[in-house]
Amino acid sequence: MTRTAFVSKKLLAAALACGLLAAAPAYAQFAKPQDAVKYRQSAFVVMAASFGRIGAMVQGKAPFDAKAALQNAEIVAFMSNLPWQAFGPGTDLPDSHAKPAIWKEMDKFKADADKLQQMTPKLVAAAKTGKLDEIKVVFGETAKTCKSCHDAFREEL
Ligand code: ASC
Repeated sequence: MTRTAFVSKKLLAAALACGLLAAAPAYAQFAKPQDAVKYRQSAFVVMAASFGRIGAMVQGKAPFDAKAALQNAEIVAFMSNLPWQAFGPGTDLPDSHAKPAIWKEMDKFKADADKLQQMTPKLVAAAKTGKLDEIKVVFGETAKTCKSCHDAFREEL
């Protein structure tokens, strides 16, 4: 291997390591406020897609598939940790769903986020039982945390 190839391999490894760190909750950095908005919206989109797949089973709109329910519960649980770091100062852009109340009542907003984050491992635990009835109960409680936060902090555009 030439020295240049070796150096560029090292640079690539370093870049990958930085990328992995940037993906971890406590390390997210955003170059522009719009990047933070995209990040949190993306996290919510993925979380909602998986939550919705469980919802369809719970509501009898899709056949119950215990394995898919568990996989989606795990995605919801992981994703539920991500959006909050992207509501930093200066990310209250007018064209987002985020109400200004988030930044005025950040403690309440974070408390609402905590409620969701406390529920989602319970959704995983319920999914692990493989029993739709158990999943139904926890799904309902989890959906309530989504709704109460949306009522206070989410603008319908
Ligand atoms: C969903 C979803 C939400 C919540 C919310 C619960 O499936 O996408 O945002 O449930 O509607 O009230």
